Parts: sequence; C-alpha cells; structure tokens
Amino acid sequence: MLSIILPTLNEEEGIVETLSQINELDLDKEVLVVDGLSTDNTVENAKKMGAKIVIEKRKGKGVAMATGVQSSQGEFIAFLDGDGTYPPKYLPAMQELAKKHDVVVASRLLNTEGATSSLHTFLHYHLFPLLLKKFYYGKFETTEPITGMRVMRKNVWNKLNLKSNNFFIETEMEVEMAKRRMIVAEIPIPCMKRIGQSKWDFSWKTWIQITKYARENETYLKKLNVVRYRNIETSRCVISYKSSKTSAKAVKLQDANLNLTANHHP
Ligand SMILES: Nc1nc2c(ncn2[C@@H]2O[C@H](COP(=O)(O)OP(=O)(O)O)[C@@H](O)[C@H]2O)c(=O)[nH]1
Ligand SMILES: [Mg+2]
Repeated sequence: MLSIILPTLNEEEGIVETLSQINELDLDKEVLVVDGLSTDNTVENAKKMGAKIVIEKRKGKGVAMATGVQSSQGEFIAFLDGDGTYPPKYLPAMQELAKKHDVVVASRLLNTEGATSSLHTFLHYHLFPLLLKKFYYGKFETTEPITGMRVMRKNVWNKLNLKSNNFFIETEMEVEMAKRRMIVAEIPIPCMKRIGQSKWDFSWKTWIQITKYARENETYLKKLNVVRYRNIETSRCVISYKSSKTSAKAVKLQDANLNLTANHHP
C-alpha cells in the first residue's frame, strides 16, 4: 500500500484540487492530511474528500512529514504538497520505481510542460536552473533537491533518520541519502500553478544555512547516485545544464500509467 502524506497549513482550495486528483488514482492507497492547525476550511474539506486527518500542533513542514509517516500504514510512503503544484498522476509510476530504487524524486526543472510562455520557459527552465547551479544546486546531484514530491519505502525513510522540523528537511534528505550511498531515481514532472499562498518563509538566513550545509557535505553529495528518467509519452527531460555523461538504459513499466526511460546512469 502507498500512504500519501500531505502536510497542510491553510490550503482550503489547494487541498480540494490535490485530493480530487489523488482520489482518481487506481492504486492501493491511504491518504493522510497532516494539518498544522489551519485556521481556514482545510480540515473540513479534506475530511469531506475522504482523507484521514492527523493534527500536528507543532509548527513546521518537517515535523508534519514525520508525524504523517508515524501515522501511516503503508509499506511505501509518498509526500506532496496540498497546493496543486505536484501532479498526483505520477504517483503510480513513482511507486513502481521505488521498488527498484531507494528514493524517487519528481523534478519540475526537468520539464517545460507547465510553462505558459517562451519567457516563462527561459526564466524558469534555463536562467533559474543556471543560477541555482552556479550558486547552490551545483553541489547537488539531483536537479531539484528541494522538491516536495518523493516516494520511498517506509524503511528507507526510517534509515534516513532526519532531524529537521522545517523546510530544511529536503536538503537534509539529500545529504543523508548521499551519505548512505542510496540510489535516487529522478523523473520529470510538469510545473503546475500553485493554489493559494506559499508558506515557505524564505529568508537569506535560510539560503545561507542551506548553502553552508551543502558546502560542508560536498564530498557526500557528490557520491549520490542519480538515475534520471525520461517520460516516453512526452519525451520530456529537457534540462541541458546537467552533465553530459549520459548513457541510455531503457526501462518499460508495465504496471504504471506512465512509460519512463532512464537516460542517465552515472
Ligand atoms: N502541517 C504543516 N504543514 C505545513 C507547514 N508549513 C507548510 N506546510 C505545508 O507544506 C506544504 C509545502 O509548503 P509550501 O507553502 O507549498 O512551500 P513551497 O512549495 O516551498 O512554496 C504545503 O502543503 C503547506 O501547506 C506547517 O508548519 N505545518
Ligand atoms: Mg508548494
């Protein structure tokens, strides 16, 4: 079973859109909305749509994720935001890949499908990744290390032994995966429009903290094995800034809605 964990804080509209897409999936699943004391109708809406509700009074997305895992029954766990940004239809394919790889991450920087114009494509998919690579992501082997859409076995999560309470958790996860020489599968997903306001309290302090941490752990980060997949249906995997050490390995997923082909194996 796949336990789908959605941390929420005031996502009354986004959660409806996200859950309606999740409810369409033909998958052995349970859906857990881990709510951090929303003051709007998030909980009522999620309940109406059949999700299990877990209330986490402590602040922070990282805490909510850990609490979600503790309350889950599935052998596999999935994380995504309750804000419509990540497409749930990729979850079955991600679960298939999680049987063969330690962690499966969905990257919005590998796919221009969600782009609304050529300017958007240029800014979001060419300039933005280039700047990130130069100033931050260069240390990371995955293209979108802070992606919130991930699938793994619960025992992999337990091995990671994560400590972060907040948005730092994804960065910590990258380092802990690398320390354990885990194999990460990365798939391209379209970038969807966010419904409602972002809760990421971005500050230069956080940015410096992440960069410092990445630098301190650079030797580990370099060891992370990433297997990158391409979506056969859309041929999407567009980012060119990544290294060219690409070798093809075709994988066809029989049980998934999506056919994916690995095109990168370091
Ligand atoms: N339970 C809980 N959820 C949170 C908290 N902060 C953010 N979230 C949720 O975590 C997810 C990711 O946050 P989001 O604002 O989308 O960050 P962004 O994707 O980086 O812009 C969303 O579904 C938020 O509602 C929190 O303190 N507690
Ligand atoms: Mg989000």
